[in-house]
Amino acid sequence: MVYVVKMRLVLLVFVQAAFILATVAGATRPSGADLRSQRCNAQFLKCKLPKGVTLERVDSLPAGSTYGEGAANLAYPTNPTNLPGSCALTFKVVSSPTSSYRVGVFLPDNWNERFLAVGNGGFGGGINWMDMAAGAHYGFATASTDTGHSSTTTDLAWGLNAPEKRIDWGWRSIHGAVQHGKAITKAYYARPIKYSYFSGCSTGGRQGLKEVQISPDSFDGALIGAAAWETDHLNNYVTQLGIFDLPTDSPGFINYMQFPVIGQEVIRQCDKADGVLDGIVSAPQLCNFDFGKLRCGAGCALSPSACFSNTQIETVKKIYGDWLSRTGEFLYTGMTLSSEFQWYTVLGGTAPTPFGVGYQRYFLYNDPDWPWQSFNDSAVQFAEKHDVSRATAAQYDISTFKKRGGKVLMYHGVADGLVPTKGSELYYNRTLQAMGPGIGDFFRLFLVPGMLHCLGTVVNAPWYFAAWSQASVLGTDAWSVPGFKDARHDALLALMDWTEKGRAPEEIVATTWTSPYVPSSGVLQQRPLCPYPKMAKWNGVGDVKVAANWRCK
Ligand SMILES: *[C@@H]1O[C@H](CO)[C@@H](O)[C@H](O)[C@H]1NC(C)=O
Ligand SMILES: *[C@@H]1O[C@H](CO)[C@@H](O)[C@H](O)[C@H]1NC(C)=O
Ligand SMILES: [Ca+2]
Repeated sequence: MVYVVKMRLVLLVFVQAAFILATVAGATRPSGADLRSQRCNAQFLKCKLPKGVTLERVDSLPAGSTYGEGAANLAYPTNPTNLPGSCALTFKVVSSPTSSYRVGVFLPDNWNERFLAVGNGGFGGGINWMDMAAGAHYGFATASTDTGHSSTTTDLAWGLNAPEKRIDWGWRSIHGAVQHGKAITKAYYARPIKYSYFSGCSTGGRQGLKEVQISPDSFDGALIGAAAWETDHLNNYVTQLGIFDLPTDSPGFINYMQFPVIGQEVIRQCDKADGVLDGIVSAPQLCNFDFGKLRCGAGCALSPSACFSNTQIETVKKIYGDWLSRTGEFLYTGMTLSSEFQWYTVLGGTAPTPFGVGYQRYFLYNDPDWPWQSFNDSAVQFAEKHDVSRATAAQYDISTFKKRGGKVLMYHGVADGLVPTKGSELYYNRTLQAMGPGIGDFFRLFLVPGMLHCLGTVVNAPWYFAAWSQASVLGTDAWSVPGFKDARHDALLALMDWTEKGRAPEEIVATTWTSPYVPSSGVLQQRPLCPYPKMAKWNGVGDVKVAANWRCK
């Protein structure tokens, strides 16, 4: 009797082992490179794509490959290198009789059973292979869209009389990239997707918020940086911002080369407001900035080009101030103290930034000759009424997403001189207003002192936490945080821990290196980023360069 039971057990174990072996060998469900050799081809993939979606290209990439479209991709001309073994494909989606968009997908051999969509920058049209590659290194099936056109990030001319293309840019292409990208991922691996994520900054931040708002099922977690979320206000604001300083022959004009002078004075006055004299302005809201110190004759060491007239100082005040309509209505927030080193991207030239003027010419007024000199604040109302791109992501109540267990991890550089940092605070405040206290359960904003727009620093601030496009600055095959590939230092891993294990990020440790973009130069300092409105406070005794000596308060 005992013998028979034992025999049965042995048999059962044997059958199970044989089944597992067969599975591993690829008889029922191939994996890794076997999967690629069987399924990474046009014949298989074509029959898995829905109607209206055309396969353009498919490539089986052995580990170590370089891939992309090179210079033909105007928005992302640099190809990622040293890829993990993957299937790479591109498909095209017809979105209207006058528009279509393309989607690129990486399907890595060592799949982590998760999906990641990555965002775009500015008005650029191109598949973001570089950020997809960083995602593929984690094991994500990754997708990105060209947003429906081919252009550099500052070029909006493609939008002229092309409302359908603007809608593709506004939301339709990223939505389709997620829907179709997920479908092809499931078909390729013949398995469900456990969790889906998003990572994007700037326009990408807007894309992610918009998708969360209109399609709560798309993502389980979204990493949202420096979101340019209020297109109809922000893209008019940046034109107004340029005009505060213009024209170049007005007495209030400040040339972009003089902005660092203001930046240095801000550091001199505001650095210590956060309690640590380290060249990093971490608490601009606590700094009572004395504009008088910028005035010529006020400081003894200032040369004539390094000081400002009263009229110029009025210009500076407008740059930090809220933008109000003629009737006093709030339209958008101004720049934050410590953002001056990046003002040159939107200020101080001979005309306002293309992000603004291009928007008025090609999105609003359909007039390539529209003169920026005729700008006034009626543009905001006009945009609210007529901007058919529907890009603005201003639906603050995202209860459906929350109920599904969705998580939003937002961040914004405090030294961002392109998309105002206070815009993210505004978004946070309005979400709080719409959803009530307790949003911290699923929605957190991390401000990053000393970080410029999306990435980088000029004041040696810890700026790196593996957010969108940050790895691309370190190298064409970089991903996660070199030397610290864990949820404490990597915001994407932190978001996964929060989403999948319920471990909410109380802090994320940011890193910078002796040479800020060269990890091999050695870690210079690390410091926690804190969920807003908390701030990192030094314990008063330990080395300020070590994260453990700081607490979020
Ligand atoms: C404001 O701009 C609009 C559009 O260019 C123009 O039609 C209108 O006349 C302007 N209004 C004022 C008061 O300048
Ligand atoms: C957000 O709300 C806080 C607290 O009420 C306030 O101090 C801050 O100025 C607000 N920020 C913006 C940009 O509205
Ligand atoms: Ca400081």
